[in-house]
Amino acid sequence: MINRRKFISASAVSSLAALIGKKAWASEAPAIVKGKPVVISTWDAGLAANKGAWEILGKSGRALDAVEAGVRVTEDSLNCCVGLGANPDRDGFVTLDACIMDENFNCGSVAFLERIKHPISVARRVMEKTPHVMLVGSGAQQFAVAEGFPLEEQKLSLDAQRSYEEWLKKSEYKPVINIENKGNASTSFAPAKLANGEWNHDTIGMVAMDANGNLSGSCTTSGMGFKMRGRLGDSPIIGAGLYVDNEVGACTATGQGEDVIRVSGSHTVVELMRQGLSPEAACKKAIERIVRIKKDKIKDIQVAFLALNKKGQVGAFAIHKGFSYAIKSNDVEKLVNAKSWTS
Ligand code: SD4
Repeated sequence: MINRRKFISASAVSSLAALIGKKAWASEAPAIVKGKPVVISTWDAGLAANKGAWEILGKSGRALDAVEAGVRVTEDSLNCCVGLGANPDRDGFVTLDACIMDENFNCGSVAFLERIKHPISVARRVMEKTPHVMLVGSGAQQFAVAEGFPLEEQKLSLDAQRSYEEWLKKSEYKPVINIENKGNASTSFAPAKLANGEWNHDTIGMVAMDANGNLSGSCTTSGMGFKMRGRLGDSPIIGAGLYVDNEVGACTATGQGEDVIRVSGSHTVVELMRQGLSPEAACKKAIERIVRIKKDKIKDIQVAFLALNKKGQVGAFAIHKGFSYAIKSNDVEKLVNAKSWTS
């Protein structure tokens, strides 16, 4: 289920790693993929999501279809932090944000959407069936229902209910996000431990290039757990949580959405790639911009960018260690630990 991530010290990392049976963190160079198609997505849940995307990419399907299908896998999983199984806002309601963008600058987005299982598919309908880019709240829900999406029961998953009850004990509002909060009760965010003992995250961003060399991207989230009602992060905002320029590349973001929005994060990364930077160098430069802005507050903020350029090169960079991304192509299928500004 859900999550909140906490920047943890090296010793905490190793004891935690022992606890959850994972090896200690070590960042890696970007994976080199040979040829198209390729799909990349954020966090561990990306492995399963990429498989969903590959069902389409592997059959020479369109990147747009692949990025929708891929993140639907994550939205479907009640065991995960994305979608209706996720942590609620501080009033106890799960509210979802998502956006999608294709190779022709077409884009669609929904935000503050309740009781709909697949916000990413509603975002695609906004893109394809309305003259608009973004629908929010009850209007987005009304549109979804009119489009035939079922209105699901308003009920927290068991894990979310447990986390929410835990959070309610203090009801402390400290909007720190995307920090590996492995059970640290000093922050407002409940740890996101899956039933199988894994930690998980509340957003998935995915970008893909299909066999024709076209790029598309998607991003879907439950946002910050126990957030103020109505709070939106970067994930549904084109240019912040996601951006695609088919001539150059595509980027998605995860982490503290407010700070991604501040620098138009994903758009910035794509523009830096346009200037000739590799995906990793572009992600790093955008991260450095956030670091410069936030100065000494940076220890409490995690942001990561994940990008793919038109040549099929992949790269990522985070503020703090702990960010992993999943990659799948004809010759590679793995999880990569991204490099970070702090070591
Ligand atoms: C947000 N960027 O709502 C999202 C949260 C996130 O992993 O990425 N969490 O700000």
